[in-house]
Amino acid sequence: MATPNSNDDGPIPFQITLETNSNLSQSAPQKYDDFMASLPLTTLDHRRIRLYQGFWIPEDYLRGVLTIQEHFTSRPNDLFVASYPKSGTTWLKALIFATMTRKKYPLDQNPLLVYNPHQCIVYIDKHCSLGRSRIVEAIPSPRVLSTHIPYSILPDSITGSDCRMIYVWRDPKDVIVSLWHFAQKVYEGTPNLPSFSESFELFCEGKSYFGPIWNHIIEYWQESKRKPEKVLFLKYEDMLEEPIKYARILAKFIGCPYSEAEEKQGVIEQVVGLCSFEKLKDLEVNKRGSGTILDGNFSFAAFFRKGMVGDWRNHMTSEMAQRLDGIVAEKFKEAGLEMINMKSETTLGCSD
Ligand code: PAP
Repeated sequence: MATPNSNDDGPIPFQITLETNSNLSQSAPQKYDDFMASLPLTTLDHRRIRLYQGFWIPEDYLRGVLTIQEHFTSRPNDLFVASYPKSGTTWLKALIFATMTRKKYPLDQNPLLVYNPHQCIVYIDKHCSLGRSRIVEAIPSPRVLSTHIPYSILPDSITGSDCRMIYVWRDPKDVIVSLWHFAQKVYEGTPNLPSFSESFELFCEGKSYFGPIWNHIIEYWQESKRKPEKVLFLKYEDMLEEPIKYARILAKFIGCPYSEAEEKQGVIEQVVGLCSFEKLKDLEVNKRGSGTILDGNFSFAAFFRKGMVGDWRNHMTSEMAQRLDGIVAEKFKEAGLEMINMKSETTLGCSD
């Protein structure tokens, strides 16, 4: 099997796109710069973020978002993994990849053992922002692609097509904690990084990457209600509580359900085990491997911190928690959703 970050050891397994695919690079599209400069601007972790169609998009990603809106062509059998950042994407990618490839590779030789899940399923936002749309185009069908782009900003080519999407959301209180730690790690050494309370304040104002988070969640939820066959809407906390149940739901949705024989052989448990936080975190690639984000390199270890529910209790006062819960609950209610219990599957329900 090929080793991570190398293109020389043989064929790259199914779907995997390594950073070294530079022969497929294009120059980053600069033509949107004047338009981008006209949009409202603020900064977060020293990154410039711009307000575009109601969402705060990191400036370096916005170029990709605009490229996707203008040029992205979906294929009917594309599958999208969509999420607000730090909501469980790495885990969901691993589960989808392991589920789809379980017949191609024995589970004890699955590429996930040597590749980070983000190498197995790539972000179109990132590649298109870097001018590498051709990398996405070169992935053979059926493609599995991921995005943090809000639903209303996706091009018609995706929303109006038959391709399916799986969206994962998470308690926003744990999301801001995870985001803040990620920034601390990735921008380590950068002077004057915001304190947790400063980041929290901006998050509550909706000023966060691809925020406001509540609108991000609401839009995908609404679409999953309108078209349940198109959008599968999952919650990180529910998945952690019942991973087998959700792995089964996932497999069915993506068209590769577990057979009776597989159920009996415990294949589903093995898939869940392979993708578990403990297993992935301890793999060499995820301990010592690295990848790129738009403004530099970072260690894959940054994707694996605690992987638990409720770490917000270690970072915010109960007043802060109530304030964020209140904002989210109000926005959900305005949208016709009601937040009943952050931990339960029944968290969202129509208010009427
Ligand atoms: P991304 O948006 O940058 O892709 P994403 O994977 O969505 O990040 O979120 C990272 C969170 O998922 C981390 O949460 P924490 O900071 O609260 O710990 C990370 O630990 C958690 N995570 C990563 N892999 C798994 C997994 N296999 N199971 C459960 N949680 C996981």
